[in-house]
Amino acid sequence: MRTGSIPLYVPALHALHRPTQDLSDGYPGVGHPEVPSRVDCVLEGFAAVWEVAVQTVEHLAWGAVTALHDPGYVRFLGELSDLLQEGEEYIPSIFQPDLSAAPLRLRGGMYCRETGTPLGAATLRAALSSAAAAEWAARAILETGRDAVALCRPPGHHAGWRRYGGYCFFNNAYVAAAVLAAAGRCAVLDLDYHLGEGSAELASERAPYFSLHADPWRNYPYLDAGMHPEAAFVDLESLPAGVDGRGYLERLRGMLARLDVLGLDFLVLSLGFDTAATDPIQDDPVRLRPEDYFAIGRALTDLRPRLAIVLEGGYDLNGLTDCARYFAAGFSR
Ligand code: OKP
Ligand code: ZN
Repeated sequence: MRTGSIPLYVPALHALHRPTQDLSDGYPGVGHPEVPSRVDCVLEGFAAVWEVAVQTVEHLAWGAVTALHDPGYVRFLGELSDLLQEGEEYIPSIFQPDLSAAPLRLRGGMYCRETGTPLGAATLRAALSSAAAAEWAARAILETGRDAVALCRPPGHHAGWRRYGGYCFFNNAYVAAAVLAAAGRCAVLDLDYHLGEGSAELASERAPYFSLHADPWRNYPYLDAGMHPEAAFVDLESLPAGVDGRGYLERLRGMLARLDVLGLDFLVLSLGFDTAATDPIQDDPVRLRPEDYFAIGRALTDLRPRLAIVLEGGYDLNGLTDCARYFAAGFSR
């Protein structure tokens, strides 16, 4: 059992972001899986096991986000947000690498890579709030020398230097990594179902990226030749379709052994619960049961670095709390 409480940061403004449609896979999606209550479900699961010191983060991470992302991209989001009416949802219609000469309303298509990530009038503030939770968790680790949690929403690992999509706007994990890498050896480990191509793009010698995910050529984010993540500073492993807890744990242990040799001080854990068998947005099945998250948490317990646990995906609102509870029970230190 853990001694002392674990600081847990919740973005104050995340619930202002409420996308209502997920235009994906050629369907006009009614409803959107990335809902505010996801944070409550995960918090309930963690708090059932850990003694958590919950802190609501009022800060907006302008500085951290502008240092990590193209300032022109951040400026675009600001200008667009000023234009949007309350309740309006922006989805680009034209996707081109350079739309800098086009009207503001069209310029989203040079930053966005797909149609499932609607942007509302308050989305920018919610995303800055989410990034702030990651920043605060990283700072808490430096202050206390203990693990910390950020229940980031919207998620972040699909957000690249000047790219949004996959429900993500700013790369929360790399916001945390930037803080931690300034103080010691750091890496990012991503256990979300999806490859975080944004994180892969932001990987560097100072913060290499490790990810275990569904095959990204057959599943979102559907890599194309132009978005090949940098070969250096990344360790990417695809799961076979239909993998179960046993097969998953085998591969995770292999990846943890490869991390171990880096002699890390800090590890940012991009934690997604969309690897649960019941998650609604999987294509290739990954068959983790809630109990399997106990073994995942257990495997991470023995790691030497301090952990910044940053929430990514996980969309089964009926299963999230259980998965988070098992994870917390397994991760005890
Ligand atoms: C965000 B995160 C599946 C459609 C998937 C986008 C998924 C974004 C996932 N049929 N659409 O990594 O959890
Ligand atoms: Zn995901």
